[in-house]
Amino acid sequence: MAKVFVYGTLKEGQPNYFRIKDKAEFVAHARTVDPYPLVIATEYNIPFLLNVPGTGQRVHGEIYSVDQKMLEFLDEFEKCPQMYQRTLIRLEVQDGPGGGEHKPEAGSSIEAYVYTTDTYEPEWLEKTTYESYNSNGDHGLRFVGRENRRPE
Ligand code: PCA
Repeated sequence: MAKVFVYGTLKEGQPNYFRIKDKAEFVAHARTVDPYPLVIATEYNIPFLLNVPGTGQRVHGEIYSVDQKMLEFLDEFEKCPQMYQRTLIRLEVQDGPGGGEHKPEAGSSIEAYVYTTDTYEPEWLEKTTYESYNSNGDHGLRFVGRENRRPE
């Protein structure tokens, strides 16, 4: 099983959560140890974690445990490696379900896969950064799902 940190539309309550809901086991809430720019970009208002550690904010998200099949699905879904690249990131565990032996302790440090991007437009570095993504946030940048985009 692999651990994946989701920070965008795959989080619980966000527009793509249904894609992982029954196929991923929630491990813990977490935030990145290093700050990163989490921006909302493209005409479809897609969240991206720019692979620029040291700028932006410590980003909040959720860690899930997934099997190989789900990891392959996510790579394809996230258009990896063209749009995002799956990298490893260091996280600080916040709360988890606790109890279970393989559950990490709050405050502990853990590594997980994350979809960051190096293939971004230079202007994206000037965008507002967020600590925690919410598609319905005050920014008013409504996420446009696959089914509502122009054909490529
Ligand atoms: N989906 C992935 C990357 C950005 C997005 O919207 C995630 O939630 O982590």
